[in-house]
Formats: sequence, structure tokens, C-alpha cells
Amino acid sequence: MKSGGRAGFEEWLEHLAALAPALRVQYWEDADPAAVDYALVWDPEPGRLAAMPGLRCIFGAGAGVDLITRDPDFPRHIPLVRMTPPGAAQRMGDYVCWAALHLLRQGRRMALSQARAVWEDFSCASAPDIRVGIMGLGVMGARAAAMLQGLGFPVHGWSRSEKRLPGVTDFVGEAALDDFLRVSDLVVCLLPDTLATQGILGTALFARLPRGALLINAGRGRQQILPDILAALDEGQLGGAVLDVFDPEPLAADDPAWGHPLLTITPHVASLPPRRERAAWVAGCIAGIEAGHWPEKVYNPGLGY
Ligand code: NDP
Ligand code: OXD
Repeated sequence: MKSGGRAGFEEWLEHLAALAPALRVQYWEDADPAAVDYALVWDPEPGRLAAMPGLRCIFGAGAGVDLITRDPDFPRHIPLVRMTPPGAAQRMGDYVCWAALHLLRQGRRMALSQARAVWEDFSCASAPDIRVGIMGLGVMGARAAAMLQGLGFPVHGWSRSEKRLPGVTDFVGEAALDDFLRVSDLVVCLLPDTLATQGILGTALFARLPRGALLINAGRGRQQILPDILAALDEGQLGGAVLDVFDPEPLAADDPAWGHPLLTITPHVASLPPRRERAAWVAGCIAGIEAGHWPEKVYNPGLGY
């Protein structure tokens, strides 16, 4: 197991010991590679998974598994299960709703005014005025779409294959991206990190949005070009942004993004279920696999997510 370092391991161990006492759980660096059946990892050092000859299944400690699959020796023939415990999508929905309302009500502006003890009143748009476009209508995007609609936002989505979600118009594939962007006053990125999505959130894409559009990225840092986002905020093409993910993480303390008055930064916490929930889910999956039932959310090497 490698997720959260040795301190994190103690917590995983405590929960797994309580939930599945028959499992023999060892820290990544202490385990004999030849004796490992299941690995739970977030960002393993390259080559180590490939050196585990008896490995039956890999569990990602997060829903996104790009830090695992970037290993050139990643064993593509072994199932890689994405972390999708029942509460994960709800937490992402919570985050996206918070971020959308934060942008709508100009939360960053109010926080900066408060820090200066300045009483500054202003009126804002209302949720039905803001057309939200979600890039990625998977586990996370679908839940966020339903919750945003509950707040009164009109919602549409963009995905690789067609999705039929209640009340959500879906724009499918590269050919529909322009049409999707043209009607997106607020873009929410919940895409996986793949060759097709890296660098997608840059100047060229922002130019296709309505002027002053808002941006939330809780997908992956490699999808955004941070200097382009800062330039678009300075220039007014973007009216505000909330970013949860960066490349690399953590974001450097001297990065100019921290101080931008139109940008809110969160430290990759959009959907971070407690270890207890994730341990329960992993223990349940292992019990299922041992009984011949494979989990659904398995990485597809052909698609890259
Ligand atoms: P899913 O695999 O369930 O969904 C991915 C969605 O993106 C699908 O709708 C897929 O289309 C779409 N997609 C993929 N590639 C493209 C493309 N090239 N063009 C258009 N659409 C595309 O993933 P999840 O919803 O579980 O998670 C998405 C990502 O969110 C994760 O990979 C991770 O990076 C990030 N994440 C971030 C967290 C955080 O705390 N910040 C927490 C959890 C996840 P299709 O439906 O056709 O397959
Ligand atoms: C992720 C996660 O994939 O935290 O980012 O689940």
C-alpha cells in the first residue's frame, strides 16, 4: 500500500484491520513484491508495480489514476480500479455547487473587501441566468449536473460518448465542442487526465466562450495552462475562476496565481472522502473479487481513463 505515506498507512491499516481482519496489510516499502495480491496506490514509483508478479488488482487511492498510469512500466494487463466509494460523487457535487455559487456571488471579491474592512455592496446574477457547461459527464460530472440543476442553474454537458441525463443537453465529441462552449457562461472541468485533455483549458478554448465566462477546474492540473488562465482573468475574457488542481502539486508558494483577485484556489480537496470510507469500499471490492465479482469502475487502457 502506498497512499498518504507512512502516517497515512497507519490510518488505512487501522480501518482495514477493523473492516477486513483477514487481510494482511503492509506498507508499500515493507512488502515483499513477490507476495502482493492487491496494491492500493496514489503515486507509486515507476517500475514497482511491474515488479509484483502475483498482483491481481491495483486500487487507485483517488478517482483519477493518471499518477499511476504515467509509469512507463505500468502493468496494463492488471485491472486498475478507480476509487469511487458511494459518497465521492456527492462530495464533488457539494464542491462544484459551492464553487458555482462562490463565483456567482463573487465570494473572492467579498473576502478581499472583508480583509480590508471595506463595506462594498453590489448586485449579482442569479443561478437561472448562468448556463453551466460541464466537461465530463462521468461519475463526478453526472452528480454535479443534477445538484447544479437543483440550485436553478441550466446545465449542459460535453462527453466523448453520448450521455442521457435528465434535463442535461449533451454535446458529444470534439466536433460539438464549439457549440458547447458558445453557450457556457460557466465551464466546469471534470475530465480525466488523458493525452486528449492535457492543456485543453487554455487561451484558444477561452476565446470560444462568452466574454466574462467563469471557470471551475476540479479535473486535473495538466488540463489547465495556468498563465493562460491568469492572462484571461486580467484581460476580462474570464470573469473569475476556482481551481482545485495544479501541476505540480502543491502549487509553489511564490506562484502569482495565489494572489490573483479573481481566482480562488483550493488544495485538491474537491472530493476527498475520509480514509474510513475509502477503506470500507476497498475491503468490499476485495471481498467481491474473491467471490468472483469485479468492481465496475475499472481503468480502460485503450481510452486512457
Ligand atoms: P469518469 O471516467 O466516470 O468520467 C469521465 C468523463 O469525461 C466521461 O463523461 C467521459 O466521456 C469524459 N471524457 C473523457 N475524455 C473525454 C474527451 N476527450 N472528450 C470529451 N469527454 C471526455 O471519471 P470521474 O467522473 O469519476 O472523474 C473524472 C475526473 O475527475 C478524474 O479522472 C479526476 O481527474 C477528477 N477528480 C478530481 C477530484 C478532486 O478532488 N479534484 C476527485 C475525483 C476525481 P464518456 O462518458 O463518453 O466516457
Ligand atoms: C482524485 C481524487 O482523483 O481525489 O483527484 O479522487
